[in-house]
Parts: sequence; C-alpha cells; structure tokens
Amino acid sequence: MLDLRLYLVTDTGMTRRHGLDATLRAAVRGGVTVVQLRDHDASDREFVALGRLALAALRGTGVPLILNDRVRLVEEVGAQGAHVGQSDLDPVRAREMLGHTAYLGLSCHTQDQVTAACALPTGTVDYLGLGPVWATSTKADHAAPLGPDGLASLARASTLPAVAIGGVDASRLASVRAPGVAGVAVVSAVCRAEDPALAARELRAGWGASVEVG
Ligand code: TZP
Ligand code: MG
Repeated sequence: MLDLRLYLVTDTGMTRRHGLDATLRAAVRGGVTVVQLRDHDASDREFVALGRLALAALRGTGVPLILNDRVRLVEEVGAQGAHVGQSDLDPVRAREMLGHTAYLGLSCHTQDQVTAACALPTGTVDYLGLGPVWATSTKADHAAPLGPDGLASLARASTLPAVAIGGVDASRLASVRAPGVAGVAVVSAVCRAEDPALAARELRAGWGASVEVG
C-alpha cells in the first residue's frame, strides 16, 4: 500500500541547493513517505540518470519512487510507478504500460476530472493529486487555485485516496486537512528548505497533529 502522508515532488532547480542525493536522503530521514521525480526539461537520457540517482538514494528505505509523466521510463529506471497529468498519457494506457504492480497517480483540478478518474476500471489509478490548493510559483501555468474549500469538495467527491498539492507548507496543514485527503505533496517546502530533514519532520509532525475538519 502506498503511504501518501508526506509526498515529496522534486524540482531540479531547487534540489541544486543541496543536490538531489542529499535532498532525498534528508527528506526521507525527516519522514517523507513517497518521492516523485519531476523534471520537464530533462531529456529522457538525463531523466533516466536522475531516476537512477534518486533510486539509489531511496534504496533500503521503503520509500517508493514515482516518475512524473514518463511512464515509458519506469521500467528502465526501476521506479515503482508514475504520475500523469490531465494532458499526459491517458491513465488506462498508462496502466497497460505499467502492469499491475506499479503505482499510478493522476492530477485532477475539477469535479468532473475527479468523477471521471473514479469511474475508471478498478486498479487503473491508485491515488489522485488535487491542486493547486494555492497559487504557487513552482508550477508554471497552473490551473486556478482550488482554495481549501475547493480541495475539500474534490476530496469528498473522490473514492480514491488523494494528496493536496500547491502552496502547501507547515503553516497551512490544518487548512488542507479534510476527509479524503490522505496526505500532502510539497515541492518548495522541502526542496528549498535550508534543512530538508527538519522541514520534512515538521510537515510529518504537523500533518499527524492537525485537526480533521469538514
Ligand atoms: N502541481 C500542482 S501545484 C505543483 C504541482 C507540481 C507545484 C507545487 O509546488 P509547491 O512548491 O509545493 O507549491
Ligand atoms: Mg504532467
């Protein structure tokens, strides 16, 4: 089972601060439960190299590595799954390519997208990424922010577990805590932190301690 409590998405520009290897090792020490490798600019060759580096950093930790978009590279990297957006590969096709043991996540921004994702054949998608909750400079041209209420209503409509993404940091955990939200996904809150282990630890502690609402 995928533990979605603290889902780290990487950003190559931001991880340069400490390096991908050190960032991931620190993040896992701090309690990150899933890592997604995300780099839109890398060539496939560069992405595979980054993926292998990430996998080596995670080896023996039990934390799975998910590849953003590049379903076709999951096997070559040896990653545990992929995450696709609405304009990426169709999830049914992605599932066919991945087989049934790998994880597949899907980003959703609207009620209709959540409804459609939940209507897919059982076992197609394992979890949803819902966002952006708040505007963020990490993702260019992102969809309109959902806000905490919008997030809660999408999560309520979902029969699949979901993670909240976009502008999430330790100070905002209580605002994204809602039924159906299994965890939080962050980029800058960990990748850009001076101490990524401490940042992850604060997020894990805060998520566990925050009060359920709604
Ligand atoms: N998808 C929706 S928002 C986002 C992605 C990848 C970026 C979130 O970055 P941050 O720094 O946690 O706001
Ligand atoms: Mg994408």
